[in-house]
Amino acid sequence: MRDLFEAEEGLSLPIVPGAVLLRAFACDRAPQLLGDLEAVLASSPWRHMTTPGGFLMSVAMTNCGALGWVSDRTGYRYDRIDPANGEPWPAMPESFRALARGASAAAGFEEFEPDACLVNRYEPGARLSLHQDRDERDHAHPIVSVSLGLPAVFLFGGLQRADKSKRLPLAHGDVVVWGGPARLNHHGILPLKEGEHPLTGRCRINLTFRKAG
Ligand code: MD3
Ligand code: FE
Repeated sequence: MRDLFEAEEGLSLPIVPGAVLLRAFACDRAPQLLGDLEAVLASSPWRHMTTPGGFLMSVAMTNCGALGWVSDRTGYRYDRIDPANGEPWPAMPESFRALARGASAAAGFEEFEPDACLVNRYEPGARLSLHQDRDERDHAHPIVSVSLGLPAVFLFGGLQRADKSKRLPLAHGDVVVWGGPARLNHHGILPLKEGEHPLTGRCRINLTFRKAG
């Protein structure tokens, strides 16, 4: 298993059919992505959303693209408007769209047209507990996720929340394309370890591209 995770080129994770790990796929483009993220943040800054249960999420979030994922006391949903400023979410930068389309094509999904990019920021201690992504209209579309900055341990479970989960370390530049039978698996991120990254500082940033609408 260690050899698979350390391979240079994209590969399928045999434990989860439908998931393709593209190790370091975004490394070269990371400075451009992080620069373009600054422009998104100027309009729609980081915020900690509230879960329907009333808890503040430890992960800070924003969105770009036509649709943004939001959580509040009433539930989870995709919305065209950023509730923090009443305006549409910032447009998806071309660098983001090109990366998502390139990665999905490399994983075997042609013509992926993401309309939503959720951006997650993890500072040391922040975590994302096991969940499924089911707020998108059509689960046939893949999800592309891009890890930037500090490393994290990704947890992937099964279709049932109680199914045993496996761990996958994700490093700067790693891209995972989740489609087909892996699309509805439970997943999460273990509490981020302390550290400092030359491009992001003391955090991990994850971009998640979806066709939500
Ligand atoms: C597997 N984000 O935003 S990305 C999320 O690193 C989310 O911020 C994590 O889970 C993060 O919902 C994990 C990897 C990921 C994203 C979506 C998936 C894995 C997935 C959907 C289905 C299965
Ligand atoms: Fe998720």
